[in-house]
Amino acid sequence: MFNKILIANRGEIAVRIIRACREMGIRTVAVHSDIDAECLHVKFADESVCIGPAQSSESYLNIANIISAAEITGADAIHPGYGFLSENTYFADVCESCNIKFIGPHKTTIQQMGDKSTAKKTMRKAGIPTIPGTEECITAETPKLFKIAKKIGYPLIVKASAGGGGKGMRIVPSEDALKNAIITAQTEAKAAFGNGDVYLEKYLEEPKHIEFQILGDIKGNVVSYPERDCSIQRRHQKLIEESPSNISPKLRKKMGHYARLAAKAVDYFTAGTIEFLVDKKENFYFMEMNTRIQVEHPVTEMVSGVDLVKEQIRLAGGEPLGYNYDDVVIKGHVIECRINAEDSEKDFIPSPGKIESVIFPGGPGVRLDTHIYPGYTVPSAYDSLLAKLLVIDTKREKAIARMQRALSEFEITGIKTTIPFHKTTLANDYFKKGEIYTNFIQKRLYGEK
Ligand code: MV4
Repeated sequence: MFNKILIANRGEIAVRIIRACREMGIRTVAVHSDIDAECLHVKFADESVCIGPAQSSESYLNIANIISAAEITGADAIHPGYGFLSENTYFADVCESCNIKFIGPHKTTIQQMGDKSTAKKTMRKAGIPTIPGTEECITAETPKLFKIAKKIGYPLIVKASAGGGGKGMRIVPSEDALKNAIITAQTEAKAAFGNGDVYLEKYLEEPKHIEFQILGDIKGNVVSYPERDCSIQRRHQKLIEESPSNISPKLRKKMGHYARLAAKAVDYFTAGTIEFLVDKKENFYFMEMNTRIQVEHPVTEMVSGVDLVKEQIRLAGGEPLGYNYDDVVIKGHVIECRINAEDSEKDFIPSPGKIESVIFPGGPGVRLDTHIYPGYTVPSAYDSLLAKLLVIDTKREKAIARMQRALSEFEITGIKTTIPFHKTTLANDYFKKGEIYTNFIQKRLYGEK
């Protein structure tokens, strides 16, 4: 097992990883930018190293400085968390060449799954249902383009191969919009990712975003956990996640099988997530594979009673899983609300600044993963996530009531947050009925057609 792990991240996920390490008796190294010197992850770690100025490219994305911090502290592994370098193949490669264990999947898996068109091809070959579309990337000049598009059927969606998370996507309602949509998506993708490759898919109307947590060990064993419904998103940023979803037990079993098959197809190692889109007829299709621990991992920890970060670390250390899919349980209904430093009553504009006071929620069935404290200054340099508030109860309606109670206790002064959004959403009749799709916010909260 590792002796010392450097956490190449900040905020609540860095605190989360340090907590797992401390319970495992593993020493921890925190890295921080100059403005993060007073952060909670620095306080909780055994050692800390300043790796540069506030700007992420000079600090949390600065591979040379992070590796140097690992070298001078003698860390034998690096945990990348999520975001930053967590899905950076080059970083995983540099760790390997410096004989520092990268806590994550094989670098080839990160590379393969990072290219959305390659990921889709890999999954289709493995027999996982994928969304009907073009096998290869296309351009506006592709021969027989209109025939190919007509065969898939409108509405279509143009997607960037280097994209993901909704970046570089264009919906095509009909043939006359096709060429422009391709050119626009290519231009956007080239600018955003340095790779303008795009492909076509049949556009699914009002799908659900259903994802399965997976774990894989060094021997190729794989387990999956009950699904998470992550459909409530704003501009492709998840805001509320829950488990289980309202799919049928039969579909849960079938999709879990395909999630494990997808993991096996790439010999998945440590923790990952298989994302599916599910249409109104309960047809499901592979969307993406995320090769990192995700923000919403506590949803699965609470619903199944597993510590995913400890599992990720011990699997990365070469230990076998020691259990299988049949041992996984559903202990209740879990809901997570992401509390961001954004003013949800003013179009979610960022609201960085000093937290004057905070009253944290608590009580039975409540979990709060956070790095904030009274007097903490929320920087504008990084993502806006302040805390993840989770509840578990025996039934969904009880979990909703518990979440409403916990939200009513959660008081942060000095900055604005998304707490009002969560209170409104959990009181919404369509939400209560479970009528949740990826366009929920536009259609059910803001009343767009
Ligand atoms: C789709 C889709 C409908 N049809 N693909 C958005 C992010 C990226 N993961 C893929 N996404 C979508 N792909 C087809 N063929 C709808 C979305 C989508 C979405 C998916 C999951 C969660 C939220 C979403 C919000 C808007 C669009």
